[in-house]
Amino acid sequence: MTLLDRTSIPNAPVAERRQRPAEVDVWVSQIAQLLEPAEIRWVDGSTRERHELLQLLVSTGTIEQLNPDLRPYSFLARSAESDVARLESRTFICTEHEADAGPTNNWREPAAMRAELEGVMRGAMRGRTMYVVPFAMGPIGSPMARFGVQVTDSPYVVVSIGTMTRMGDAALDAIARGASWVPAVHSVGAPLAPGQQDVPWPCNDTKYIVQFPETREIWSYGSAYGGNAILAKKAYALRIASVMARDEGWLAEHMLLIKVTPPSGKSYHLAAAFPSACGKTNMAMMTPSLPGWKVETIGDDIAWLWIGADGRLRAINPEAGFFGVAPGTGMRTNPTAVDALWGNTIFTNVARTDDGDVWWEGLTDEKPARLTDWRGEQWTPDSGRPAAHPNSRFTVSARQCPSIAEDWDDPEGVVIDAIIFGGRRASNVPLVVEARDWDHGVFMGATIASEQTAAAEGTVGELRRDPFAMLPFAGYNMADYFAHWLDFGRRLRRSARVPRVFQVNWFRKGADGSFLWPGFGENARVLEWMVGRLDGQIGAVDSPIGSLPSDGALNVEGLELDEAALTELFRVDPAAFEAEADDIEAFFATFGDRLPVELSRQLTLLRDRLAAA
Ligand code: GTP
Ligand code: SPV
Ligand code: MN
Repeated sequence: MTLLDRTSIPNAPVAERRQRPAEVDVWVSQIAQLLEPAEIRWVDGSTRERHELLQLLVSTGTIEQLNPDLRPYSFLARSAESDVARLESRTFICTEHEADAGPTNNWREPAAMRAELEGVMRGAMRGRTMYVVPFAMGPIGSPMARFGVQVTDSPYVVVSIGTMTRMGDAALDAIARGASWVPAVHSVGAPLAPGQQDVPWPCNDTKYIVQFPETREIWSYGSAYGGNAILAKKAYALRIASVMARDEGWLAEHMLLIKVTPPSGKSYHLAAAFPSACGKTNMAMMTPSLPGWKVETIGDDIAWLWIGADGRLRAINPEAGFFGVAPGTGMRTNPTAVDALWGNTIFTNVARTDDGDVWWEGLTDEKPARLTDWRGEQWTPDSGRPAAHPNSRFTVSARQCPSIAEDWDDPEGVVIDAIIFGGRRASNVPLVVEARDWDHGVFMGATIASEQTAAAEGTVGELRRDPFAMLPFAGYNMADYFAHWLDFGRRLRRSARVPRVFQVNWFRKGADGSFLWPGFGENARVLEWMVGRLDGQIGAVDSPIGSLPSDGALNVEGLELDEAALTELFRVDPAAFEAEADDIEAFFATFGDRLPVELSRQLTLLRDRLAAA
């Protein structure tokens, strides 16, 4: 067996014994009584501990170490075949009143759900170790930092939380000093009888991902897949945090954050919300095709935004790592990610090469002649199935990303100049549109539709409304969430400049079914237009759905893009948008009286403009 090579990871001092907050201690004993673990272990977040957990995972067959010469200190996990994505149908928002969860969430009455959970959770950790995992979301010391403690019986989940959050003693100390914290319970739901042999990826066919927003609690059962099990991420930083944000006057969003610097040297910060597997990580790590342009990464999935003391919109990335989609990530599309993954990375459900490295569709243009696929079976290019699961992922520290911005973890965040909404739309939606004002931007965000991807269970390609890319993540009534955004804009208007809002679509297809726009680094051309708009130096023309680049304003120099493709990329078909408006009306109707009147007004304005077109 190859030796685990520790030299490539920075050395952290061994933690001293910490004073455990009494409140956490009491909660842990209560949970232990319910879950009946064989052992309890408090996680300190040290490098030594990570090393021990990785060794343990290798010994149980959950992960295998990749060839250290090719991929230093990196590992491959193969999940159970049934545990590869988020499960939206098993994700519940439990509020006293059903209307507070809203029509877009699966609602359950809290007491009934508690009883159900107690049924599955009782004894769920028998024969296993319960890890107690304190974590911080956001830089510790930031006014925006929020804390939590997750218990889990999955060491794979512990090491994942270790990469994705600020995990361990520093977070526990902050809690001990009085910071409030969210309790999160996670079990894979696979208790072990005495002497029973474990499986490499324990999980349960029955799954629950449960949020109690009113009492700020999270319970998850049966899955070890990232979005279902790293509860700091979607369950906390979006579902629970969106409710905190509503109550406290800020925003918790499914957004990437970037710093864009044009040749002029003046930097801009942008936040962009696209649904799962619709391009956030790629945009966050973009290598601009335009000479002299620079894009730096602040976050790739979640942003917390608030109005700072200066009245400006500010944002932090509450996470500390990237849980990114592997397929499609290659030197041509995202060289920055490829570089970030040089080592110290956990890959899940990708394929393995014969020499012990990883591969997935899109990593290289040429397919390897032979692979072990994500299921562990022999694979050749003739196998007729993907070698990596379409939702296979990498887990890597943000610090390891070559494009990470120097101020990515600034406790005060960065000032946001523009907000972008996007989705995966084969037709109708132009490459880029600018909203008339904040309220029109909220209408754009509220009406985003996108084709489903492999990031969650469901039919890939099916079009659905995914407002603000938050359909699976808003922890309360979506209509109230819309109202919160409108109100937030009113507060911004009172204090300072309101960021501009744009909508993009990298995924429009031509008649032959291929993408019209080259995407990836070429998306910098769209950024160039946006930055020009921010500076008031570039042209736009009015259309029924917003402002489009005026003739020649989008720089397409050097692109192999024929005139017909360019025209199609920006074509606004009034009939198609009439149908879109009907669909939006039906979607809005699902919210009844709770829908803010401003959004109905925006729909009427859209119809009027379409009629006049
Ligand atoms: P989550 O982590 O699930 O939230 O996804 P994400 O929004 O970060 O999406 P990601 O950047 O991982 O991209 C998902 C898929 O879309 C990958 O296969 C990418 O290669 C592909 N993709 C990203 N950007 C573009 C683009 O500009 N054009 C095209 N055609 N594909 C893209
Ligand atoms: C997503 O599905 O939007 C992801 C991956 O970013 S997960 O953490 O599983 O939610
Ligand atoms: Mn995401």
